[in-house]
Formats: sequence, structure tokens, C-alpha cells
Amino acid sequence: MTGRTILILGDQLSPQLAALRGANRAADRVLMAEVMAEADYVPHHRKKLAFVFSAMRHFAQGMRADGWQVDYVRLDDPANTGTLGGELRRAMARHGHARAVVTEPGEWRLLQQMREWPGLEILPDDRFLADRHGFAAWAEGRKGLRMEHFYRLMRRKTGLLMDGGEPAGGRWNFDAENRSRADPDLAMPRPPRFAPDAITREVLDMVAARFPDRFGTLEPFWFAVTRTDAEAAFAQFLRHALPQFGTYQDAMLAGQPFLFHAVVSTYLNAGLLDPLAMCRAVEAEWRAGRVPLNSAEGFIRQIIGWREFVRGIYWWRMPGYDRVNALDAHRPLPEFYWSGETDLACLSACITQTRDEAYAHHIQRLMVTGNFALLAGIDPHALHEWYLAVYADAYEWVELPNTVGMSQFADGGLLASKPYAASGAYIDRMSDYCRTCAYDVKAKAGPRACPFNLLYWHFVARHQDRLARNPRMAQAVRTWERFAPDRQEQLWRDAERFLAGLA
Ligand code: FAD
Ligand code: DLZ
Ligand code: SF4
Repeated sequence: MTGRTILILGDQLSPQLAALRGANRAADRVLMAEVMAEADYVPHHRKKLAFVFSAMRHFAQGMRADGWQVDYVRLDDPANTGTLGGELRRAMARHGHARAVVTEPGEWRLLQQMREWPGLEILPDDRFLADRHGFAAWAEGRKGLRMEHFYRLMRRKTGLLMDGGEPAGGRWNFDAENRSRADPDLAMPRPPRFAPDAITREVLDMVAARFPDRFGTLEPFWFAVTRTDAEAAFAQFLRHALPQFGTYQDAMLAGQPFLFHAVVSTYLNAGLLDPLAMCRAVEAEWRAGRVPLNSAEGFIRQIIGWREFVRGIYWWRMPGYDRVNALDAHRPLPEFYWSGETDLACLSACITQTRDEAYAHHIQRLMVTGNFALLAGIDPHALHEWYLAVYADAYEWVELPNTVGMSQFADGGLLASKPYAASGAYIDRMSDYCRTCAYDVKAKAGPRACPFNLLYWHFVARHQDRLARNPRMAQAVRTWERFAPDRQEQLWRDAERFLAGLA
């Protein structure tokens, strides 16, 4: 029997992968390759690089132990061609294979390339709960595309948190209970830290040597890089953080990057965890009376709702979705997004944390770094490339819709019903960042006024025609219109002065 080359990508580390299900351990060869093209298409954070390479090497080791024949090409192999296409060609020639198989990649750019590779069969990625073509059919022709409608379909489809056809607790969504501010004295669990083993050590040395100038603190490196450790991290979340997850989901605290978040997106997106199994485990915790419904529902909504919804939008709207710019924003990304050196305490905290951990939780991404970029009119494509580079969980299928759709409104409202634009008051309400800031969050004008306050009104004024048509923003436009002309002028001038100082 002639064998085939089974290509497995760095975010496809799942034993149940479609490409492996039909494969033959004796006849087929698995190929995994560390390549410069994937390490370089954006300047990935050094922790992200270390995670991907170490997790790939551990996965290959596990596959071999499980009886598979695995060709593993390291980044520093002198024969490495530097691209996945080159490595696939080389492997097929080495083994005399005319045919190869891959599971659909998570990024459109790679899918386009793969469609040109001779002999390659591309199988659907069925590690998601919603089929992407099914999503497109559902979305096509709908007037308003709202996550909540999709989420309810997914609840019915999976049966998660359903009691006799009705949502558990009588409501679909408990978000209103999930907006508490966190007290710094609150006892907070920390995600488990895994000491690097010999494989990870070798990868860390390679990343340090090959990517000395990249963004991101490499060590201490504590991520799980195997399925067993990722499952242990998730089990710890279930026990110690999930009960409070919902309540403090939107809170931010200086020096507390993780609060009650799961910190599992990196593992989940790489294939080390299974989304449905996670949700079932969360539901079981609620049914056993160990966690409240607002936490269980909030978590499950993120996974079967938002995560699946953004993926559906990505594939439905690509190509082209990476270039949307409905608000015509063209300001370059400020340098401090790469250094954290800014006197805006909230931005400095979120960016230095990102540099150190390759992680920020949702509200930090949406309401601090994202909100600032939206208000300041930063080019959404430049911002997209930043998010794609700096977070260990970032792949375009999930990052792009969150960035250009949810956080920048650059798709004109396809994904989000209103722009997530907020003044400093929101950040002050949900965090303790303002306490140590050089600016005064209560000041609305003048040199010490919180820049979010100035930029908020600049944003409303810039886009008043469009925002006046949005029922959820019209009130802000009316408020702006009621300001006396000299107040409007001062706000505009102060904001312009601040923007002129952005480098
Ligand atoms: P938790 O807060 O504990 O949530 C649990 C899980 O729900 C997450 O692990 C994640 O898998 C899922 N989830 C929650 N919110 C979302 C969402 N909006 N979209 C998709 N999944 C969600 N998430 C990524 O996985 N990769 C990205 O590249 C990414 N980029 C983002 C960019 C921006 C501008 C914004 C606003 C959000 C982005 N998110 C991204 C969503 C979210 O911020 C992260 O999933 C979350 O912070 C991961 O941390 P956690 O595991 O502790 O999540
Ligand atoms: C992110 C990443 C990196 C940094 N390196 C590799 C690699 O060397 N080899 C590989 O197979 N995959 C890598 N990945 C993950 C891919 O970029 C990912 O599969 C695509 O972006 C599609 O989601
Ligand atoms: Fe951020 Fe404004 Fe608060 Fe400073 S005062 S931390 S800039 S919201």
C-alpha cells in the first residue's frame, strides 16, 4: 500500500485530528515542521514561539510513543527550507509519496497556499462545534447578525445548560451579574506553573538565540506544553477560579494579570484541550452545586458562543475582512504598544503584562488597548498585526474578528452592535489603574484630564453622523451636541494636542 504524508500544524496538536483519523500508522508518515515562514509572518511574542515549538516537540514525542512514524523538522535543521510547503515537498520526495493530507488550517493565508500544493487533500477541521460552511449559510441574508441568537442555537444543539428544552435557571444569559469590581484583598488563585523540562529548555535556548530582538519576556516560562498539563491547568481552574469567574469577569487589577480567568485559550487554540469536554466539565460543576450558574453560563457562552461565532465570521468574510476600515482610521500604532512606556497607567499595565506573560484577559484587550486604539483612530490593520503577534493564543481566525469587528468596529457593525468606546470612567469603575496614574480620571478637560475622556468626545464628534444612527450611541451624540461651543472647542483642542504627541 502506498503511504501518504500527514502534515500536522503547530496549532493542530489533537490526537483526534481529522487528518489522523483516516491515517495508517504503518503506511503513512506524519510530518511536523518548525519553519521560519510561520515564525515570521508577524513578530510573534517569544513566549508564543517557545510554546508552539515545545508543544509541537512534545506532541511528536507522544505520537511516536503511540506507534506513529513521525518526521520532525527542527527550525535549526540545515536542510530546512523555511516554509511548510517546502517541507511537505521534501517529505513527500523522501518517502516517494504522491499524496498528502492536512486538516484545514486556521488562517486563510495558509489555506490559499495549500490549495496550490500538488497531491494535498485538505480535510475540514471538525474540532469546532459549528461547521464553518453551516455558519455562513446561517449568517447569509440575516438582517442583524447577533452572537446571542447564534449562542442559543448552540445551547440547543449541544444541550449544554438546558433543562427540558428550556435554558437552565430560566434565562439564557446571566451577564448582568458578571460586572463586579475586584477588591485587591480578594484571595485570587494563580494558574499553575509548569517547570520547563529538557525539551522546553532546549526550545527556550533556541528561541533566545534565534529571536533575540523580538517583543516579549521569554523567561520565566511556565506554560503547559502537553495535553496532560493543559488538562491539569483546566482542572485547577474548575476547582479554584470558576466559582468566581462570572462575578469578576470584567474586573481589572494592577499586578493581577489573571484574576479568576481560565488562562487556557493558548492550550485550547493549539488543540491541547477540547472545547466541548471543557463545557461539559463546567456544567457538571454547576449541577454538582460547586459553582453558581452565572459563572458556568458565562464560561460556556465564551466557548460555544463567542469563540465559535468569531470563527464563523472569520471564514465567512475572508478574504477581505483583514482590510476593513469602516471608520477610516489611519493613525500609526503608537510605539508604546511595543514598549509599555507611557504615562497612561492602564495602558502601561496592560502592555507590560502582555510583554511579560503573552496574556491579557478580555476586558484588558477590549477596553484598554482596544478602546484606546478605537478612540485614537489607530489603523485597524496595524492593530490587528499587533494582537496577532503579542498574545500566545493568537491565530487569525479568532484574533481578527475580535480586533477589527468587536474592538474597532472596523466592519461597520457586522459583529458588534455598537462600538466598544468608553471614557476613563469605565476603566476607573472596573479597575484600580487610575489610582497611580499621572492623569486625573475625573478631569474632563485641561492638561491633567484623562486622555480617554478627551478622546472619547473626539471620537463621538468625529463620527457623529454614523453614531447618531446607532440606537446604542445616539445618546452620546446628543450629549455632545448639547455641549456649549466653547466646551466642544476645548475638548477638541485638548484631544488634538494629545493626539499630536502620540509617536
Ligand atoms: P477566559 O476569560 O477564562 O474565557 C474562557 C475561554 O473563552 C477562553 O479561553 C477563550 O477560549 C474563550 N473566549 C472568551 N472570549 C472570547 C472571545 N471574545 N473570542 C473567542 N474566544 C473567547 N482570544 C483568543 O483565543 N485568541 C486571540 O487571538 C484573541 N484576540 C483577541 C483580541 C481582542 C482585541 C479581544 C478584545 C479579544 C481577543 N480574544 C482572543 C478573546 C479573549 O480576550 C481571550 O480568549 C481570553 O482573554 C483568553 O483568556 P482566558 O483563557 O483566561 O479566557
Ligand atoms: C504559530 C506557529 C509558529 C510560530 N510556528 C509554526 C511552525 O513552525 N510550524 C507549524 O506547523 N505551525 C506553526 N505555527 C502555527 C501556524 O502558524 C498555524 O497553524 C497557522 O497560522 C494556521 O492557524
Ligand atoms: Fe487610564 Fe485615564 Fe485611569 Fe489614567 S486616569 S489609568 S489614562 S483611565
